Amino acid sequence: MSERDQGVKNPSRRALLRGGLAGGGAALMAGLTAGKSIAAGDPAITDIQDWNRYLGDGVDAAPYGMPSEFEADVVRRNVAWLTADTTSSINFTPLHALDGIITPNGVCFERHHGGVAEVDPMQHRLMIHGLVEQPLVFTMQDLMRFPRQNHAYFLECAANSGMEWRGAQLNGCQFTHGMVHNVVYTGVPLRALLEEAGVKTDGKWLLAEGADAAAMTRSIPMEKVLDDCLVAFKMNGEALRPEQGYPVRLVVPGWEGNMWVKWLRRLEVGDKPWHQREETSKYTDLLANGKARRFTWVMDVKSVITSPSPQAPITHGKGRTVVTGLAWSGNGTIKDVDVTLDGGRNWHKARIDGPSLSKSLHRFYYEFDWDGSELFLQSRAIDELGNVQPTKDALRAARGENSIYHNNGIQTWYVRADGVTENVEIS
Ligand SMILES: Nc1nc2c(c(=O)[nH]1)N[C@H]1C(S)=C(S)[C@@H](COP(=O)(O)O)O[C@H]1N2
Ligand SMILES: [Mo]
Repeated sequence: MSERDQGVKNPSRRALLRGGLAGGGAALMAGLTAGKSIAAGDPAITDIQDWNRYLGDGVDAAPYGMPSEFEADVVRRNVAWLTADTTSSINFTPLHALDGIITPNGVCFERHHGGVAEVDPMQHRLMIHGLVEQPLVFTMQDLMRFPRQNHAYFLECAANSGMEWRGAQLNGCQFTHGMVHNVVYTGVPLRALLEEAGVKTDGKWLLAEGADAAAMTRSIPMEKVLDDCLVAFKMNGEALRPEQGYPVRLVVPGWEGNMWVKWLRRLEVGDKPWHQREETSKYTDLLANGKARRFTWVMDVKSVITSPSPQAPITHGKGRTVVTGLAWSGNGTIKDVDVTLDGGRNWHKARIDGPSLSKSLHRFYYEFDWDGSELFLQSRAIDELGNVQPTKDALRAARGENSIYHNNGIQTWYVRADGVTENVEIS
């Protein structure tokens, strides 16, 4: 990937763009169509193509199917300068190239602190101990004998959009918003396993630990554990990918990704939180006054336009144009998404299409006729509790600028008259 894609933007440019906004209002034009009239002699129509002339591969050419070679660009990408090495690192979901609400398994972003554990499922055990009547150990086979459930949930890393706190930085929604994926999990309710072990009355917290070299550990309050947490072994119908915690991971719907312990090996019931590294020095939000918000678990209402965006510019010229994006909330479903073409002066209701599921990504569309003038695109989501996605200024006023976590501020894309699109900030 090019330097430009990962480049830090010059902040003075943002001021320039902000100043230029006055002239950037998009006048809507009706009546332009997306199809073209048939051009005489277009070889794409008149010539017989190879794929039309010759037989193709037979079945089994690819026992495990892969995307078309023409889609080879649709891959996870990392940003090399963000982390010192790739074992404790992050890569990003190619949101700009996807549609619908489900993230294909092969492009779900990965975040791990000690590399991908290669766990043999036959040797894997999940232990429950601590304040329980009966400590228990489960094999994978044992887990699969509990009644299963299927749920689509988003997983968002608390650090998603963290590089954008102070201003526009990374040029692409893959990089600004790609620490999120949305998968249908098959698993058993954590509640069922704990009922089997019998939680003692003073058992108010649960410690979840991973079997990887990082031994990721997080404290989770018992209310959440008993509400909707899953011990999952399938994603989108097939076994979890090694990167996503094969053979078993914790699913903590609507809450920050760090708590979704992968390669789950140990559950300890206790009477208070453990104050592990990942809930003290990390994944806490340092405020302007030097105090830190702690245990900020819920991922707040958020949205982003995925196309057009810097990696998905407008290449078709003026006329019929589709704006699309994603919205989500750790509080439940998304009630509304508004889209603006002029940096927040005029807002239009977007169309949510596809399943509207609690704590799952929602897909929205806004179709309009582009007159070819520059655009300042933003989306703003409102969740079922009425929470409205804040501007970045509002967020900074409340939280200061020290934090990298829990940035759910409104994103702006600047679309130039030639369709090229850039990350800017209007707050
Ligand atoms: N065992 C273990 N679990 C883990 C991690 C890890 O490093 N080790 N990383 C956490 C973090 S910070 C995030 S954001 C999510 C990422 O899940 P994913 O790799 O499926 O996207 O897993 C969480 N669970
Ligand atoms: Mo994370």
